[in-house]
Amino acid sequence: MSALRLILGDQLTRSLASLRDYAPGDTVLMAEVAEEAGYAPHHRKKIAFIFSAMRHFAKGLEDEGLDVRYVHLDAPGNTGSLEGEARRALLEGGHDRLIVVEPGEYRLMAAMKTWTDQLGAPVEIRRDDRFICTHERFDAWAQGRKRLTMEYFYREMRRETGLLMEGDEPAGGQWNFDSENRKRLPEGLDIPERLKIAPDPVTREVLALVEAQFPDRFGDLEDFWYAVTAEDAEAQLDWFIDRGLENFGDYQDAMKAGEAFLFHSVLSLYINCGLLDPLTVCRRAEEAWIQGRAPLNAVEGFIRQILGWREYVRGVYWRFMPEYLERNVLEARRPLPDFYWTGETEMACVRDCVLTTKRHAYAHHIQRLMITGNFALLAGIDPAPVNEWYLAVYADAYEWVEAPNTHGMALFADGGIMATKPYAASGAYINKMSDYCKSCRYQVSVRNGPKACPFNYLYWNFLMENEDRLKGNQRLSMIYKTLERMDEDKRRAVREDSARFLRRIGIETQKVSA
Ligand code: FAD
Ligand code: DLZ
Ligand code: SF4
Repeated sequence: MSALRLILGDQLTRSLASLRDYAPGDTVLMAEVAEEAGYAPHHRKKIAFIFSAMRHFAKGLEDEGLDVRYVHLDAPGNTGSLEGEARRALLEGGHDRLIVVEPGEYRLMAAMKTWTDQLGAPVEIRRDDRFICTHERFDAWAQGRKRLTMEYFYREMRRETGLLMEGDEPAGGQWNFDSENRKRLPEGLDIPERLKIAPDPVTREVLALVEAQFPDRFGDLEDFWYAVTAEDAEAQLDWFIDRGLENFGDYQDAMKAGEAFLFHSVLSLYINCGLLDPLTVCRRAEEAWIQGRAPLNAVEGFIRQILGWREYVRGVYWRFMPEYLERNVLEARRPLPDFYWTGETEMACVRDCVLTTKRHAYAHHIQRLMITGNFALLAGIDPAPVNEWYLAVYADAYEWVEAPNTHGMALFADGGIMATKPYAASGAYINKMSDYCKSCRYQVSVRNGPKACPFNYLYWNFLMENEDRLKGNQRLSMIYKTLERMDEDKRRAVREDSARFLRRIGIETQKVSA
């Protein structure tokens, strides 16, 4: 009686449920496979990060004396799929069962449920208890609610974990400090230099492998400095607590050309693949506040993202999949413009975000939501290629977290499960929160004509194209009243500018299903 224990690339946690009862005779299987590297056109830095983190994790287990079967992507006989590798390992190792922790993505979970039949051996799928909120807990909260408002979920998580609580009351007398967290970056504010971890020989080998195997994929491999071990991820957390957290709240929504990270933590890639534990990260931030090293608006804002948003999106994903991704309530059908892959656009804001993404497999939340996401929303891009893009290009992207954020929050394709209204914004918002417009060939203050900022006319065009679908939304009533007052000449100018622009960037002008 011995077990094969399959560990996925985003399950790199020593205390993982499938490793806890490891016994002599068992084997841990980890495999780099073409299927996982190819189900989305993942950024090359994302693949390198995951493979290197997997290799380091496997080495750690071996050093502890566990029996590890690690299959390299280019190993002879690699079948290219997790199922194929599980089959091979079961046969060759003589194990009588497979143990795995539930995967983060629906497609893989659906496949794994067939594995007992496919592999001819019992497959035990264990709960992933690295999340703070269980599936049952989320469903109990969601059951019977008309709206799944993140804020109320978050308050329950605060009460249950005791994070930032003073008895039954929230620390500082307020649950939410968001209104303090929307400042522009002042001129001359020092942005701290990031902690950069030099690639070791294992990472260098992986970088060479990815270069050779994925020569045409999106994404730079140069300047790889991400942590690939739990120890180094911990060092990145220390760096953030010491250098970033203090200003995290104030400038959470700010953007600056050429500055990818500002005061953001850049920890999502480690939390999502298991190198950092989300609750521990929250407790470290809370401790910094208790010690007077960071203000409450920053610490609350940071903890809200992890304890609130991160747990909430996972709950939404599993509650509504697979139908969730079939929804397209705004019936958006236009193709994804090429500049999402090339960065070749005259819109300075979009160009900066795409190039940042290409370089680092990272962009911060407001860049994802209010630049590339907002553009896709306003331009009526089909959610499927937009989801594929977000799933591919970020080092932290797995569908359970990517889909609610993209499909729901950025594109409003879910019809309002995630957001009460679309996060649509014109150039004025981008200009308020960034310095992008200063260096743009378009003029943010101009609304129509060849010099006008495309976000300006696309914003009104979006509202017009979706008038029937969105007019009844209470939170949009003011804006639709303004639209009602818009004269026909102005409406025509908006339509014509939008049509001309969409044609110029190579995507059809007519919203097919309008
Ligand atoms: P910080 O700004 O420092 O925030 C701290 C932590 O909070 C993050 O590390 C992350 O763990 C968590 N967090 C913050 N916002 C969210 C959120 N909305 N949902 C879930 N967790 C959150 N995040 C992913 O982890 N993977 C994705 O694939 C992903 N896709 C996104 C797509 C779109 C269109 C949008 C708008 C957001 C997406 N996010 C995604 C959420 C968020 O943008 C990233 O978590 C964040 O930018 C990661 O950078 P950071 O670690 O510096 O975050
Ligand atoms: C993202 C990813 C990539 C690129 N490659 C692998 C891999 O080769 N082997 C593996 O076990 N996991 C990989 N992953 C992570 C998986 O895609 C992830 O575990 C599932 O999407 C479930 O979240
Ligand atoms: Fe972006 Fe418009 Fe500003 Fe140019 S003018 S950077 S397109 S918001």
